[in-house]
Amino acid sequence: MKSGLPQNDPESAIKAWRKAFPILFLPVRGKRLAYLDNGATTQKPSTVIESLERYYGETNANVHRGVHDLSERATAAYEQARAGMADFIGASAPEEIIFTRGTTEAINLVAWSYGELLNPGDEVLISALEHHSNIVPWQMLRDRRGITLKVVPITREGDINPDDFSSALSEKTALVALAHVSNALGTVNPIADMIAQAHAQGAVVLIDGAQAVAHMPVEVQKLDCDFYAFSGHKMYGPTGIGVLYGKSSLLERMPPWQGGGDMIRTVEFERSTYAPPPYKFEAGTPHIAGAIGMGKAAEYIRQVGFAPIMEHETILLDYALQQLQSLEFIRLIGTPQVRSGAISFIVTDVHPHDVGTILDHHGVAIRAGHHCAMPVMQFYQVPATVRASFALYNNHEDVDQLIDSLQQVREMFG
Ligand code: 7TS
Repeated sequence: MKSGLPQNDPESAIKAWRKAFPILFLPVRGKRLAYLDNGATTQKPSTVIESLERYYGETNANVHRGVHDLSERATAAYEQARAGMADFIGASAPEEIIFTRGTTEAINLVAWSYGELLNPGDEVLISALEHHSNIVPWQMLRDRRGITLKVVPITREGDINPDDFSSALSEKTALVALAHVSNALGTVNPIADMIAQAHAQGAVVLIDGAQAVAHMPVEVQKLDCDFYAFSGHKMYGPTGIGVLYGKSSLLERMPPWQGGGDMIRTVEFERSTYAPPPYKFEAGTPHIAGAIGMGKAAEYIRQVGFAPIMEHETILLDYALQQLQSLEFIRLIGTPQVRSGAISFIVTDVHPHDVGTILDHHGVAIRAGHHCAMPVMQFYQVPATVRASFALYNNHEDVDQLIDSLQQVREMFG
């Protein structure tokens, strides 16, 4: 890994990063944009935007079927993107990368396909800080196949309680599905240890990496997770594309979950046979341009390097936390032991949606709401929070703009 930020001039390094993102320089409501809604989706660097334009302008054709030059080139670019994603997360082979619409579809794929291998009485274990997309598919599986869904509670601070996690595991646990990083609280879960504990009980483990892959290096083989799900659009890539990583040995055993073109070997009216993974799980024409753009986004992240990204984001997160804590009208929601990417908070006596609207008028884009983590809101007994979430292009000015605007909110509401 490259070393961190250049010590002599970190500011110019960040300025150079920002330059790659054209949208950051467009005013919003006549104000400088402070984009702090990266947990929802990140902005895209020019290399990603150009890769989409180039694909549609120069290479567009369907993949895996044409004998003509364009189709061969489109197929090669799509498969190269798959290999790039395998490399990005340290998978052992491109065949372990399934392109999906995003994290949500990746988790649903596991619930619908691996879920078919589970039996009534088998337990699926999740935590109380999961995004809805790592809750609802398991409820649907419970209703379909009679599995038991268990939820490990979180502490006041917003960490998964380690003792509760250990004691929830048993030989009945068939599958553990956990966020790597919580989108609502920013909690970084100690997943390596949790994966090892789950494996000791014979469970397979799915990690929801939606909020992790843009912020820290992920090595699926080192982690030894069985599945890892993430979205292109939260790592500087296009929307509508994501990845499910799965260990080959599991993907081989899993039934397909959608039928159609591209996922078959032979089709007769009596029965069909299926293509090997990953194609077995990619029915229909995929989001070819999206996969190529996601591959470019991974290249972009690698080129910047995780060491400087992490150093910068840690400094910025600490600064934002310290600034927010200095405001007596701010209450932080969640103070996890290890945090990445996001800070949730409440402005005393002001509804988060009102805060969001006022911040918007100051050019500050944050998310106000339940963040698709309603159980987290219920746990803290709040209807919603304000969430500032960070990316590599955010800087101290963005945080200052947020803090100034929050002061305006306070003044307006007295
Ligand atoms: N898992 C986590 C932890 C997430 O943060 C999200 C999206 C998803 C899954 C679903 O990802 P998708 O790309 O399939 O939609 N989180 C958010 C958010 O925090 N604000 O908007 C979307």
